[in-house]
Amino acid sequence: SIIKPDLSGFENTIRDYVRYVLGKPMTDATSTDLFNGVSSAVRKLLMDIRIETEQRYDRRDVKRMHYISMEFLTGPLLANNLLNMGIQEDVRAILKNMGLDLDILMACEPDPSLGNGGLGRLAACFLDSLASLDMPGFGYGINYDYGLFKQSIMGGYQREKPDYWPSRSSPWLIARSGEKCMVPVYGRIVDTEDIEGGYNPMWSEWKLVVGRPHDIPVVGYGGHTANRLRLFSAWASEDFDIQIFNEGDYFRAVERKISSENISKILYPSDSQEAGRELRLVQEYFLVACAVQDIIRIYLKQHDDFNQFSKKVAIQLNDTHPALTVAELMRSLVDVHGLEWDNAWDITTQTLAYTNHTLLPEALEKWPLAIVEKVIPRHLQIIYEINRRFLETLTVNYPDDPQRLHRMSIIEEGDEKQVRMAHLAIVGSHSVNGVAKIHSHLVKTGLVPDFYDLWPEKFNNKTNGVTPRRWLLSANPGLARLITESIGDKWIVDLDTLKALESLGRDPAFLEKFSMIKRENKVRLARLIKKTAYIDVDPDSIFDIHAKRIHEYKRQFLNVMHIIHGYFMIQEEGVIPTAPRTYIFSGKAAPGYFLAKLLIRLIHGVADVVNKDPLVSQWIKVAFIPDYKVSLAEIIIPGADVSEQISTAGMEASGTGNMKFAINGAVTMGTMDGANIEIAEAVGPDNIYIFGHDVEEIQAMRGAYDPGKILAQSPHIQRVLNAVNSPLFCGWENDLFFPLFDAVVNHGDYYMNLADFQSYVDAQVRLSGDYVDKKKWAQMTLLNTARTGIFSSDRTIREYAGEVWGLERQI
Ligand code: 26V
Repeated sequence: SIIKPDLSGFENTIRDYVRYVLGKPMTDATSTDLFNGVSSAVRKLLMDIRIETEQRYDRRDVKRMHYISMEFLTGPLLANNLLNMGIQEDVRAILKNMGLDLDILMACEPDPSLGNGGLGRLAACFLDSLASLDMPGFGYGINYDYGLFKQSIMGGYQREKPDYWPSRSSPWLIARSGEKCMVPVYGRIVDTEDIEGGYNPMWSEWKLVVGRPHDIPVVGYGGHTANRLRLFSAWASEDFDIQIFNEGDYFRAVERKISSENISKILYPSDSQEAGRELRLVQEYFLVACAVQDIIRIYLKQHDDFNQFSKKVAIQLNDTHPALTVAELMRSLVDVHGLEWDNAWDITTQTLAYTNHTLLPEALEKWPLAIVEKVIPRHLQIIYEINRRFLETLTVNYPDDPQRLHRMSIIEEGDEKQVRMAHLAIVGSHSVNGVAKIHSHLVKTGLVPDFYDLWPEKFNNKTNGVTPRRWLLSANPGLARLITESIGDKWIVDLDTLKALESLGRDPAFLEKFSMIKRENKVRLARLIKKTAYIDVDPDSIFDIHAKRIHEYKRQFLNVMHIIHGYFMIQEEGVIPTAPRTYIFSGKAAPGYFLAKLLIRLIHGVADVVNKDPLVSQWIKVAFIPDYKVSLAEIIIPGADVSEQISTAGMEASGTGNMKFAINGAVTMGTMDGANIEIAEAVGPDNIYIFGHDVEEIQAMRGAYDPGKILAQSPHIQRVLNAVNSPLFCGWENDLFFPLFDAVVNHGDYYMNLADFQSYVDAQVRLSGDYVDKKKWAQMTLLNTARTGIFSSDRTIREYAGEVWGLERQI
């Protein structure tokens, strides 16, 4: 049941905000002013729920779960907050009465893009599910001033611009200066003999950075529970600066202040590699130190020793980025709170759990000892001690196996010694999970088999999920309405009930309505394409969408090869496809990722040629929507007929976009990778297009794989790759795409585009044939919606709560 808040003062709160906070008469208020006014009226309602929720938790002394993540990709919050509180229509009416349009105001809200992609968006879906399930689950992150860069396209090239978001003034952020966290950083280790206890017994000359909390309330569906996402901004400590001020070096003091405040300045725009940068390590440590201090402070409000700690606190590490939590919790328990090492270690491991989100070697974090020692010398000592004890137990378990000890050590030996963050996280946690069945299997057998051998019971799977509130109820209001009219609204909190739609597939009238809604969503998407990519597309063509970060392993290149192939089939062989298709791409490339950026340029080069060709453009259109982000995904995904999920098998840990597309009735074109495998299982083989080599086949091929051989035997592939390497798509820039050609033809085609090309083309031909059978297609898409209820993040969170966190509903 939904508890609707009282809206009697709502209009006045908006008017008061404009008049007394902004100091303007209503008649001067801009749409953004009014968005802020409405949001602050909504925030008032949120605070009532938040305060009640916190009192309920305190009264019951509940166990709390803290999700520590460097990224939270929440997307705009107004629409979601209104829907979750059940007042969107009431507020729409109130505003209409004031002469205002809710949709126009909602469009003024910026996306807080405090994340790169899947990992950060998953964290946001989890917070929505936790609150909707009335569970005490909280987020800890960084309040970056600049989120992920804004992408624009110039001459087919990606341009990056800073994305300043109102990190100090967003209506959703509540600054909590009273709950500052003090973070010591840098400095050195001194002899401990004559130092007794104190805040940091052997770590001296550290400088202090202050973490200022900013809270975003997270209200669950139904309005019963509001948890919070706590984001820290870094501030220079005034105490410390005063010392330098006294020394008279004003400019040095100001410089230091600026350098401390850099810590929360900007999100690292890479979703793999880079690292190695000291500032990134400082960011990771800053987050962890603030979170641990805050968690302990909250715990100690109701307890006066640590005996109950792991019964009252669970901490989930979102990848290894917060893995320093292991060392920081130990430091706090031992150095600050005076616990014995063994006791502290039991508490630490019983509290922490770690999720792995990638197998890509370039994304596995390792930090050079030299940097760790410089930034957090005490933590390095603690890590050494953890490792010493760990290796000692290993010698007992594996007495004659020094090689194994080498492989498992938290410290990697070599020219430059490094801390292996995944090993630190695994040793310091009681649970290690992957994010889809196949991925969890590969974590155990491929990534860290030695750890699996030692601690098989630690390892488990939690297949990802997505919140149906944002990704269906809010993003696809037409479909949401039809579903509720047909089977009731239980699906919003129990997505498995979508199963009841299956039988409606035999009702032609229902199928017709279902298809009409997809058509309307495609019209809405076509408008977006016109507005952002300046291309006219036909809503009656197949909307075939590849939206995600641009990465070699995600194989946007394979998609482009297929488009070029289609172009030549029409152009040179007169083979017309069964149905016209619009290929839609959207996604950002890391600023330093040369091949990914070149691929964006290639997509635009191909789009130019194809879209201008009078014959081909009747059958194929190509569009790139710039600046992929949550708010655009909410328009793009509901408008899809086909969802491209074509990573090289074994490389996409799970994917979550794949789930959003399927729930919204798109049919997946995918490899047997990540959660695609579970989607195939759920929808059945007739309602998905699976192609390409599976993981076993890919692994068997490695080493012996010769793309040259495939190339030699396939005139079609030759034609496509020669075109990539020809002036055709280059405009006036000669040899522009040679590096993409080169990677595939001369450098081993690591991602095996050629190995999967023919089977991809065949599957696409089958798909085109099926699309023209309107009834068959409608049934397929309906079954995708009806059978993908298990991909609700509510299911994922229930699994974590029961099997990892020991977290209970607090209704
Ligand atoms: C790595 C790095 C390396 C240093 C610079 C900054 C940075 C930022 C993020 C990452 C982590 C990449 C891992 C990741 O995003 N994994 C994705 O997680 C999704 C949620 O589990 C999953 O669906 C995707 O398949 C997986 O690629």
